[in-house]
Amino acid sequence: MDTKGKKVLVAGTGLSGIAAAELLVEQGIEIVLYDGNEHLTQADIAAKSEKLCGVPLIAGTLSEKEAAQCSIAVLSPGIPVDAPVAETLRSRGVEIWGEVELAFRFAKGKVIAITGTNGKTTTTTLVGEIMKRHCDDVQVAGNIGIPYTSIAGQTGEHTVTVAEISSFQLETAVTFCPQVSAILNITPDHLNRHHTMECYTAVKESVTRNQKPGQTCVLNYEDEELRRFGQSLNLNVIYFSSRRSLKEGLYLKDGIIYLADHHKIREVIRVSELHLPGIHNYENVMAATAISLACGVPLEKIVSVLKTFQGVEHRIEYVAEIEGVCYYNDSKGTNPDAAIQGIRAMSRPTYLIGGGYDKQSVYDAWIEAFDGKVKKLVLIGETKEKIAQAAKEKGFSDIVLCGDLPEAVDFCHSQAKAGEAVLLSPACASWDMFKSYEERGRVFKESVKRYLA
Ligand code: UMA
Repeated sequence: MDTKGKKVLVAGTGLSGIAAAELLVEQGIEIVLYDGNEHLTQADIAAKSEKLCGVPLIAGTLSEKEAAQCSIAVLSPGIPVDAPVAETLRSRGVEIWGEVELAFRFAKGKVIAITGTNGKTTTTTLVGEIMKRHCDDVQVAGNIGIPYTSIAGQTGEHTVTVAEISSFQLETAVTFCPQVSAILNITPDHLNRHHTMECYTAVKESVTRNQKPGQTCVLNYEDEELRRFGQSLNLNVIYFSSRRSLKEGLYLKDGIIYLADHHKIREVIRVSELHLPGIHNYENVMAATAISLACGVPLEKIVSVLKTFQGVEHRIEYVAEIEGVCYYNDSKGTNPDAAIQGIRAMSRPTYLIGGGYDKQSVYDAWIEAFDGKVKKLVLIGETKEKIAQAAKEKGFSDIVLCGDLPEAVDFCHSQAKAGEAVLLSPACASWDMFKSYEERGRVFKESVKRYLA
């Protein structure tokens, strides 16, 4: 990357911004940090990273003059591309890259990029485990919580980077080109940021934009838009399906996952041998298998990892059984579609804890998925009244509003009987009450474990 004489502005000082800034400083590139939080000080930055001690910080509003002094801006994914700071940068002709774009320009080796509305983290983790069984040098990074820039400097020609990539990160990708990409599914999410489903879909599909013939894209055949999209690609497309047999690709039939490859059909695994519950997880397994096959991993090696993989924290995670009641943490159910998978995976009458940050989602399909299984809907957070209203309109009125998550757990503990379940699967982001869905999940688990004495 030629950055001679160029000053780079790093916008956002969360995980991505700090990692991006450190990467640039290590390369001897002059940087300036920007953050919309006007209370932020250089001491706050120094506390996050010693390497960034003394780096100039602009907190609050970026002036046109300050923007004009930079040639490139690296945007954190949480900053919308139409935010005022991005407009100011563009108006002064500053080139805008995302944190993923910066990492890609520095990183070496192969990249696998996994995107989609739901299942990204499970699939990325699973592919990471499979690749580690096959290659010596594997990095797992991206939206999963490990900024891509934080590992870019450790990559070499033989590194395989398995990257979970969000729509926010794709918006600011320019030359990013994975050898293998996967779009697991596309359902409404983050519409307050992307405005329309068309824009959100286009952003997700842009993961393939720079891929070349011979490279691979893995797609969900049961998503009509993705099926059509695959037909338009001049790439090696591998489909997977949980609903029908495919002539080529991976599919689920009668509880068995099959691989159809050049008219040869092989049994991959019986779903009863997996530790992951639910159709959505079988789809993640099929996608991970397709990605790994495209990277040259023998099927036997893939299957041996599939048989031992235990899943991911905060994703329909079993927490404890207390007095015959099972508690599950699905804090990663941050949108209605993800939360539908959570409720579908339950096989007991369920106390469902929902609600959180308002992303202007529509909750109707989630409420319909309760399907007689939800005994009580326990709501918290910014969206609690909105969800309660939507549920009542759908004829569901077993609703309780609570002040916070520990109070919701207390309520469920006092009501649930042996043979029932308590599920945290909020259908909303966590940002109204917590820093992240991880923090929300931890608070849930701690609240549950108080009763384990
Ligand atoms: N900020 C501004 N202006 C804004 C918005 C934010 O200055 O308009 C500043 C904030 O004051 C803060 C910083 O930017 O200091 C936060 O940056 P960020 O929101 O990009 O968060 P990071 O800590 O850098 O974490 C990001 C991802 N967060 C988001 O996309 C919102 C993390 O994904 C990701 O794990 C991390 O980079 C490492 O790659 C989280 C997420 O919720 C898990 N992702 C969404 C999702 O999965 O649905 C997309």
